Amino acid sequence: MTATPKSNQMPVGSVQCDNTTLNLLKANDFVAKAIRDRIPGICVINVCSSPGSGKTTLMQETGKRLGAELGIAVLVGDPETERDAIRMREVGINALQIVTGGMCHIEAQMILQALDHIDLSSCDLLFIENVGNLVCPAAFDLGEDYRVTLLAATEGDDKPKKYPRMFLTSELMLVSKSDLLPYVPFSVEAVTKDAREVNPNLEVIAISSLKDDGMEEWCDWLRAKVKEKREKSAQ
Ligand SMILES: Nc1nc2c(ncn2[C@@H]2O[C@H](COP(=O)(O)OP(=O)(O)OP(=O)(O)O)[C@@H](O)[C@H]2O)c(=O)[nH]1
Ligand SMILES: [Mg+2]
Repeated sequence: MTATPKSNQMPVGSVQCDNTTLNLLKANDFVAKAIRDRIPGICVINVCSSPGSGKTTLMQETGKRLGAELGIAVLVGDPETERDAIRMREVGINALQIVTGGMCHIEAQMILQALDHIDLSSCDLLFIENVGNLVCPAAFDLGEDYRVTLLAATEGDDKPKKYPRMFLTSELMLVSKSDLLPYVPFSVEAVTKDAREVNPNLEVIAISSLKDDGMEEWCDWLRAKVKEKREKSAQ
């Protein structure tokens, strides 16, 4: 005999709640939705990479270029210290540090808590600089609209196939530190091919925050995403 699904026994006007106690990622997804509902007009970008691939430097340079035309804020996660937030504030960016207390990734509940401590009243574009790590951050939705993963020229072009989930869940891969490409064995063509075998829709831009390469293309990508978000939230 087939059992009647529990939901069919519920009175009208009630909700069958999922049990998320043993399902951390499902609970995270509930919180990610709460973040999306709370800041519907802001374009949120989750910036991921290994430690030291150039995330904070990119945030600083992006702020310098786009700060006059867009309201930019950054929530930056690190296991310890406020160093990255201080670096961003030094160039005028509204930045708040999330100290994860040793954790190797940001979870949605950390972002939700942080939203109470940052003024986003004139923010169009909110970056989340994730903890440097190509593995765990891939599993946690932070309520972002887009995920951008940096892969520095110095890290080797074999990473997308070794850490596929990060590249599978990203919309854009930035090959960072492109100014170093002449000095290291790294093929942009090979890494693009590998990454697109993991995720055929992945966009790729080679970028150097220090030497200005690709920065205009990156800024144009951001402008388009902010515009799309504005139009979507106005509907
Ligand atoms: N050559 C070169 N070096 C860069 C570039 N971008 C960043 N760097 C250097 O790379 C190092 C790490 O840069 P960060 O911006 O701190 O990297 P990060 O990804 O924020 O590091 P974590 O937050 O610790 O994961 C610094 O010494 C930067 O000056 C670049 O485009 N070219
Ligand atoms: Mg950083």
